[in-house]
Amino acid sequence: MKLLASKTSPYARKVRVLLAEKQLAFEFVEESAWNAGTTVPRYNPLNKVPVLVTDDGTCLFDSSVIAEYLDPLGAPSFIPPAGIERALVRRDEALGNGIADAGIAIFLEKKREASRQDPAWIARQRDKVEAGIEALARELGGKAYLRGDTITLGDVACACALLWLEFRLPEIAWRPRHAELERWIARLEARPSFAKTRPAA
Ligand SMILES: N[C@@H](CCC(=O)N[C@@H](CS)C(=O)NCC(=O)O)C(=O)O
Repeated sequence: MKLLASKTSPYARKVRVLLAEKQLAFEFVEESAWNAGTTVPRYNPLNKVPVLVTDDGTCLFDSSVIAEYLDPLGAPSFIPPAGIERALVRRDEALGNGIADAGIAIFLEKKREASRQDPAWIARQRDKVEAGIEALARELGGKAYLRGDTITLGDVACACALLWLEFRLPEIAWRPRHAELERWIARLEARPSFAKTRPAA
């Protein structure tokens, strides 16, 4: 299988962490939907990465669908099999994805010429990021991982979102405000899967 992804995307990092944790072989095709001449629309009509192309040529997007496909392909599992446990892990993942969505909306708006930026839009997205970080901190509490002693997809998604914020929007300095998140993310960043997927500038 091959993964079309940029090295900076938090959604792609989530998938790359899973691939590494499960030691699944894949070809990494570095692509960005923003590049002139990008090939991404051939694989995803929405022109977004990541896209996973399976060995029979099936294109899977978005990152949550890719995670769903990858999870049973190798141990350990990052998504519980059923019930409220599964729903809560998917909700944790949605929280991470949502923090990333709002952060990226801010990042893109700030790339526009200053006179064309909409401060109300930036403030609205910033509220989502901040509320998301607060909810994450509350959910984690004093636990090692969001769902207890075992890492799940929710931890991966939320950590990729917070580390992306630190990379692209360092002014959203969550560390000094959240020692518990800092301890949790240090635990995750110590894993080889996180170490080898650090966003490159
Ligand atoms: N919900 C999607 C989001 C993917 C996404 O927004 N990827 C960004 C890169 S971080 C992208 O390719 N954006 C291109 C665009 O929006 O045109 C997922 O989880 O895969």
